[in-house]
Amino acid sequence: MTTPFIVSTEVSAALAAGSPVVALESTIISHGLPRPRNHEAAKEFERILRDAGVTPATIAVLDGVPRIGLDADGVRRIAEEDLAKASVRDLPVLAATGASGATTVAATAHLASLAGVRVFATGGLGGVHRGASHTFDESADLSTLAVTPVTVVSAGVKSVLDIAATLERLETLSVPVVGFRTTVFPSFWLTESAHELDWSVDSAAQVAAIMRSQDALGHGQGIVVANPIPREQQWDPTEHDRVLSEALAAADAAGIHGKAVTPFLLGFIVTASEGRSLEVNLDLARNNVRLAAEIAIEWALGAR
Ligand code: PSU
Ligand code: MN
Repeated sequence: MTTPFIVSTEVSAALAAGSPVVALESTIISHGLPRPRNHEAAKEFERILRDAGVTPATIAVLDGVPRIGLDADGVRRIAEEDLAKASVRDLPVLAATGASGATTVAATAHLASLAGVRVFATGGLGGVHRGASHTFDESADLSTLAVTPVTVVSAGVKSVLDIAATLERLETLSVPVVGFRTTVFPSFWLTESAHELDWSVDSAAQVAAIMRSQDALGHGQGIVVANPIPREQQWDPTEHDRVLSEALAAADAAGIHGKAVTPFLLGFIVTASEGRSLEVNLDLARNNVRLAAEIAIEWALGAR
């Protein structure tokens, strides 16, 4: 039996030294952002972490091997190759067949946790899709966070999803959702949604303190940190609402279902907004990477 996954030398050295590490997902790069901006973004997210003194652990499955921490060629591959979109259930299949895959929030969190990485930055979390009461389309991101002790920093979930149902499911799954300097759940491109949160924190140190309390009192679940894009950087709400309804109608008309739904909607929205949604997407992702770096630093301080 060979090693089931490989932690890069850089990431394992950081973990052994108790230095801060932040996990980054690869589906956002492969399926969530258009080429060639996706490759620039993947490199930039890593650079933001390094500049903050944090080791990046970009996660993907390459040639059957789950990798926690990629080298420059691995980062290039997730941006340029047509990789399968891999959630947790796909990992054993990819491993056994030697295939490659870009990991979703669920699969990234799972692999991060196997490696001992506790903080993860992404753009938006997957959630409950609209119409899920008929389709049962709910992202495994939610059920995975119920059993995976990883703190995920996101700008909430996209308004293409059923946000209310997503928050209800996170409650059922006993995954805490804390707003970062807000009491309103953000909706990805927009600073706010219509949904209030029970809890808000003011600092990265408070998030790390919640992680420690959860280790002592929880059942091994993760934490969702909802980090809104600053209002002056959000997408114009009027254009947002128009493009969103066009996208949902187009997905419906094209009969898109299953794991193709999220990439279809994202691609449609970038085109229909003439790239404006893309700039907001990149801004909010950078913002999340920066906050995740601060949380990982606070976490590492307390773990010493
Ligand atoms: N939300 C985004 N961008 C993304 C995704 C979600 O704003 O790229 C990706 C993430 O990788 C997430 C996945 O884990 O989509 C959820 O897909 P699904 O709904 O098929 O579980
Ligand atoms: Mn789905």
